[in-house]
Amino acid sequence: MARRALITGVTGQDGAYLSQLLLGEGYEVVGLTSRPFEPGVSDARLRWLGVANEVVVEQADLLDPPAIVGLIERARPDEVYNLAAQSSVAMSWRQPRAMGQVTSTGAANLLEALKLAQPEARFFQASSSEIFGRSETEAQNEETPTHPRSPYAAAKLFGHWMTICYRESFDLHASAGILFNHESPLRAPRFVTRKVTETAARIKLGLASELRLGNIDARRDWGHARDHVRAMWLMLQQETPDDYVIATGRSTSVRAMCQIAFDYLGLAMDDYLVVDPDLWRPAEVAVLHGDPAKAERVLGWRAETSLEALIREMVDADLARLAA
Ligand code: NDP
Ligand code: GDR
Repeated sequence: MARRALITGVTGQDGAYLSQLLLGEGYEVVGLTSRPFEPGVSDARLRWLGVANEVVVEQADLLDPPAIVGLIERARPDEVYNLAAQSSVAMSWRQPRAMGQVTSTGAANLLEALKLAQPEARFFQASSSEIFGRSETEAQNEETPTHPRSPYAAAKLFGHWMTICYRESFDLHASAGILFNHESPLRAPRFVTRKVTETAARIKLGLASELRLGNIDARRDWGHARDHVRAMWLMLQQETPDDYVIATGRSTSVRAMCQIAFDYLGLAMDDYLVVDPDLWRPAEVAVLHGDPAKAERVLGWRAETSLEALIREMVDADLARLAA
């Protein structure tokens, strides 16, 4: 019988790539959205990857515990991937409590529902490199102390520890992936890579004249979402649940990432880039640089896509979208 996976946050970037991967591995995929489902709108990313018709989408809010227990009882998943969150760090300062709830309490509700209704299911929690925040170490691994710098990061740290707590308290097969930034043509334009590729493509086509960014000295460890969702799946194929840093091991500044996009389009970046102090955050995470040695050793996972290839793929997709 086919294994069944439940993905919360299925309409997001990772939900789409993970659905594609799991369907390819022969799973039945049930996905969760918190909004009324509108075919063609809610499932735009699943459609882009050509898998929308194969995913059963259910509507429920992770903040509604009885609805989540009911969903687990109906779906009877073998594996559960908790990708649902309000995932914008920048926006998390504007509505800290409302936005933090799904990210923190949502994870707790799902773990409790599994404990009650399907304790044998394997559980993946999307933790974030943002939990390291103001890190003193050159590269962050599973042992690095945490220091969240935003409401989003604080909420993610709660979800991270609830995952470990349910594993240790109730013997759930629950694992957390400490995911460093990962991007794709399906990334929302509110995140910096997609803002850069989309705006640079617009400039190339004469549809925009400048790119306004905040802190261009910030450094991130950017990988491709397609690679990172494979690590999520591999984590749930292990006999023993555990937590892993998922990263490329290379840290690049926003400015240098931007340069890749402009060079690819044959544009002189300095003619268009405007640094806007209004786009700075109340507290910045200056550098993130992951050490994926444990994932490489135990899971046999490593990032396969270079930052250059990722940015080129995103620019090409934005040019094609704008031309259409
Ligand atoms: P997205 O923002 O693209 O997707 C998150 C999804 O969560 C949304 O599509 C939304 O779907 C769903 N959601 C929001 N609120 C609720 C709710 N109350 N109940 C149920 N679902 C809800 O994020 P990504 O795909 O980029 O990331 C996936 C996960 O990985 C997130 O948890 C993110 O925080 C985490 N992460 C991501 C990283 C990255 O670089 N991409 C790095 C580190 C961690 P809908 O509106 O349909 O309900
Ligand atoms: P991040 O991603 O906050 O790391 O969270 P984002 O792309 O928003 O920011 C990355 C860095 O770029 C700097 N920056 C800008 N960011 C945005 N969005 N817009 C700008 O104009 C801009 N200018 C400079 C930021 O200050 C920051 O330093 C992402 C999300 O996917 C989270 O859900 C996830 O947990 C983390 O990655 C790991």
